[in-house]
Amino acid sequence: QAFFTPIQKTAPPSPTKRHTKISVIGAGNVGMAIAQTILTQDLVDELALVDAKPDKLRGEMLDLQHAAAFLPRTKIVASVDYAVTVGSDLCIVTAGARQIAGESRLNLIQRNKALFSIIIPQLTRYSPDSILMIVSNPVDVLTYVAWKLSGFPSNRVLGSGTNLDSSRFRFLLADHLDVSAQDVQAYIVGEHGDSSVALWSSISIGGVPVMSFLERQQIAHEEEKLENIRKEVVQGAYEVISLKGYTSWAIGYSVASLARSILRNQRSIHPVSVLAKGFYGIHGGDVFLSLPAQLGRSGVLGVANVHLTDMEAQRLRDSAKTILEVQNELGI
Ligand code: 6V0
Repeated sequence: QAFFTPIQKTAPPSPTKRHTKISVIGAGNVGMAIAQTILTQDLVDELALVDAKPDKLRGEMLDLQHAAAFLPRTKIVASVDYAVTVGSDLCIVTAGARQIAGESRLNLIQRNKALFSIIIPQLTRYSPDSILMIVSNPVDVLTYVAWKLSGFPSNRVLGSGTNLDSSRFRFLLADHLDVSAQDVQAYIVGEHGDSSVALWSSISIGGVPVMSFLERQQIAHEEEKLENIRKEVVQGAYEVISLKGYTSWAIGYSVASLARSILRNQRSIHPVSVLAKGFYGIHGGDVFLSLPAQLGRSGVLGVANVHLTDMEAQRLRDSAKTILEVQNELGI
């Protein structure tokens, strides 16, 4: 009961519109950047945070709540208990163990897999109709693990994948060509990692297809120069981590834009990690990797038929093979 009645009511309670809710699991650098970006976008009625460290979690919750006067109204809750996530429309998982010096990548995946076997069943128990979005690394393998553990249909499980890599790619191209990154259409697909694939053949700037423009003008482009730009994208993450210790702002915006497309049913296309079997000649096992996927209220609505050159398609299949090899080594 409130101690004071600030408003004298003149109307019956408004019919409750459907309550929308996002849960973010892992209140570290990445989880909090995602949470704060979501808050600025007026996307949901409720935001729930879960972490294993109760003090840090409560501190982050209070810090966000104290910004209420400057933000659209959103209820912010937090707990180490997953009951706080009940009824979520979207669950975003950023919790993850960090690599210990000298630890192999495979060992790290095993540890994160063990973490997921605790997290995912709790999320599916409290939000059986939700969409799961995985951000923790290695994102493609862990999205597969989440799909297996959840028992959800594949349209309701995705990984943030190369949405961030593609944004870095668009930034670099825009910077190079002195145009706005929003006018650059360009995809990085495949693994979020070293074997990612840049789709040069489909890049367009303001609707102008770049490669065919260069060919028509008989402007020579060197394969090596293009590959160096892709490598710069891959190196981008390592560079930020070596300079500031972690990445946060770009992944925050990247994931918030995915959340917006899903919850607002935008049907827009993003390169995200989806069950790729059967697309672009990818066979040989269930594998999640990034493809240009259409996102809406039911999650992954479909995969865009982007034209790939033979070499791009081959690189994509090689990327799938790389991820499958890791999955096989893990025995999952
Ligand atoms: P961080 O700052 O160490 O945060 C991880 C958080 O997870 C910590 O607050 C932990 O307390 C918490 N945590 C650990 N175990 C549990 C558990 N069982 N339940 C709940 N919470 C738990 O790491 P940071 O936020 O920097 O990174 C998180 C993950 O995102 C890592 O795996 C990164 O590699 C990954 N990223 C993925 C990106 C992508 O594009 N997919 C981009 C950036 C980072």
